[in-house]
Amino acid sequence: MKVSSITLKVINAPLKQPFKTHLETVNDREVIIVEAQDKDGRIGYGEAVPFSSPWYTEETIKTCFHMLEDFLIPLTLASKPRHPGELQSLWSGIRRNAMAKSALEQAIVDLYAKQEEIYLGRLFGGERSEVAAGVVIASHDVGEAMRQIEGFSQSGYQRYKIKIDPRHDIEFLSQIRGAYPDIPLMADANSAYTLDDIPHLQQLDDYKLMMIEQPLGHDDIVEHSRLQKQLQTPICLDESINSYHDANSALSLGSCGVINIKMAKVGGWTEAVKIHDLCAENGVPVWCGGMIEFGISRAHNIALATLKGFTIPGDISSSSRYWEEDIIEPEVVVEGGMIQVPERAGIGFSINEKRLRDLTTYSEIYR
Ligand code: OSB
Ligand code: MG
Repeated sequence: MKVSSITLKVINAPLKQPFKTHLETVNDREVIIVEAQDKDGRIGYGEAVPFSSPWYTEETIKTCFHMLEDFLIPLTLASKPRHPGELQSLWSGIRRNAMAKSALEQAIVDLYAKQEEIYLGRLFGGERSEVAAGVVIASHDVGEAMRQIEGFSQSGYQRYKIKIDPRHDIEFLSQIRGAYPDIPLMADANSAYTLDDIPHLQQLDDYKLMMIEQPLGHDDIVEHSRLQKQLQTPICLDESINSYHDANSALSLGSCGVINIKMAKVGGWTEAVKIHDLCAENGVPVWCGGMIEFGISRAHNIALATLKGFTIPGDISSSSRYWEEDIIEPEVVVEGGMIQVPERAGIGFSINEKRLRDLTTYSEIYR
């Protein structure tokens, strides 16, 4: 394959409504779009999805831009990779910075799939022709949360994830369960609890939750294995899983029953597929996590979710969940709880060039 230039575009747009967790309230979303172009004018797209501040991962938009501009892009353009599979070893001297690597790998993988005229999901062995949609409710007001569930249920979402913390959990979940006794419901704590909360967390076993995501420390694996032994509800790890190595540790210690794979957080397609394969071999179900992202990242996630082990609906919702207008065409649509997988080459979606231009605050091209 040939990559002749790489472009970075910082874009910014307001969310339709604030996204509230106990750690942060997100009102505006900034990401970096990565475009890898070949000499025939084909373009592969990636999306770097850290936040503007380091509340969820240590990376930020600025650190990501720095890593891409000063290390990853120069190394990649100088080495002329023949296949995207060479990138991880090419970058092995650069520690961590997973979101920067993921976005550049996404762009080059998309370009490669377009050159080979194959849909990305198929390139990695995915077989699904539609993927199940799930949605996240991130509000501290239970009335607002229930209004959102009511609205999203019109599209038939197959899984509802509620953000919880010690001040918004038992009462919150009991009201939601009271109103919706049968919806597939899970809770994401984003590390809001400690092992001292075991008796409190055991009360959550009463609400028929599919799983509880990341109850303990963002970098913990050992304490989750102790907690899991005392909870009936399966634990799902998110923040703790940043690599194949982390996933292997978690499975070995019995720290969780489910893994949330976020391609961006583990460094891209190659690592995400390795974690998927490990979980499949061990009979551990996985689902595809979201990052409040724009359509390019969503398109990569849809393609990833076509792989066999993704048996639980992920954080994959419609473009209209967060955006007045997305940067892809057609936008992601959820109907009857499903998203149709596009069969066109690469990420399968086109770019809404006008929208992308309107949202761009800074851009730079590298050759
Ligand atoms: O913990 O899963 C999380 C969004 C940003 C940061 C962390 C998380 C989330 C989500 C996914 O919950 C939301 C989405 O993309 O729909
Ligand atoms: Mg999470």
